[in-house]
Amino acid sequence: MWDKTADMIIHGEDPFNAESPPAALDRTPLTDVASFFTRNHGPIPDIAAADWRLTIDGQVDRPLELDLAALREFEEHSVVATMQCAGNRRAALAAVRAIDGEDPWGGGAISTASWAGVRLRDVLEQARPSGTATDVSFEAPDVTQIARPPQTYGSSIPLHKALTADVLLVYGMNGQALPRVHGGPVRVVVPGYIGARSVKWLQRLHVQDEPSDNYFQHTTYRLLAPEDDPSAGRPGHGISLGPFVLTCEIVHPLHGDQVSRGSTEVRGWAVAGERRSVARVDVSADGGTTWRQAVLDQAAGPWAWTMWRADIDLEPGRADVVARAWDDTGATQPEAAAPIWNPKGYMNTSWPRISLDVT
Ligand SMILES: Nc1nc2c(c(=O)[nH]1)N[C@H]1C(S)=C(S)[C@@H](COP(=O)(O)O)O[C@H]1N2
Ligand SMILES: [Mo]
Repeated sequence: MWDKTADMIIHGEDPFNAESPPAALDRTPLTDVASFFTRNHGPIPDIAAADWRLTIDGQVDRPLELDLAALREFEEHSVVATMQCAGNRRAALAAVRAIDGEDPWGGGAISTASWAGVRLRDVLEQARPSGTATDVSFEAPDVTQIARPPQTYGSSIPLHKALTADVLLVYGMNGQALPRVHGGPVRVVVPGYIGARSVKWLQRLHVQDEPSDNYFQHTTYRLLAPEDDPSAGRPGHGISLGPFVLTCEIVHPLHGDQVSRGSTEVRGWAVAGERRSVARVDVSADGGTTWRQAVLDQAAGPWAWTMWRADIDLEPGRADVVARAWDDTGATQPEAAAPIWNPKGYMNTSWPRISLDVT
């Protein structure tokens, strides 16, 4: 479906939700479009490039309406950015305690592309936000039945983030036109933020003095306390998620694999939080008692993941392999999923764990 490879891990066909298989995230600075994960909350709109329009209004001095040709008149920029869903690695949280109503995504709700488009900042500067503006809300036409009440998808980011150089209105992905499933003709890409803020099929930018009241900003994509009831759906409850935080994953070998004794290469990716970088990754073959430092590949840019690999020595029997990343401020990941369990299963930043059967 949607020109994706047959080995995608499908969580649902309608809405279409598909996770990248581990092999597609192994030693790949850029993810192939055909195996780039996709997350949708409703039917995928079909908007012809010629019919696409973007309205910029709200607290601006000069409201604008742009078609694709007018958008392309702004200077073109591209950025390599990793897109990661807030629900990435949820399965390990769900293993601690059940998470109702959310798909058990493994570690493949993440992918990286080179995105081409124009700066949101350049478009906003033409519209001239007024002094009272604090947020930019993004509106799309896809109606989702998941929301209470059903509504179109939307979210917002703070104006100060919107005015940074790397937030783009994107029409190209890895050198091709942005595919429909990824938001074509035009989407927002907000590097460093959870995927939910990178709104696809963008139709309207509304400049305002508060965050969006859309369900996906105001009610969900919020980190609730363990005892909170997510079905109560109280607007404004919990911590609104924006910037992503440090995490990593093992993509090779896989949990349960049989390997021979001796040296084995363990590989994976790591991502740091906004404005931070991955400084070190360690791997342990004994559940975290002794560690070996991984070799890090140079990231493709400040918003791209870091690929890493480490050789570990294995004795026959069961090996509990774990990994942890450190960022350039010295912060590292929590050891276990249980202490960060939350009712919607967001932001699992705990150590990835696999066990291997060593022969
Ligand atoms: N209009 C719209 N934009 C959206 C979504 C959506 O359902 N509708 N899903 C969001 C979420 S939660 C994520 S993680 C990313 C996924 O982008 P992708 O499908 O290109 O990987 O898109 C975001 N933008
Ligand atoms: Mo997401």
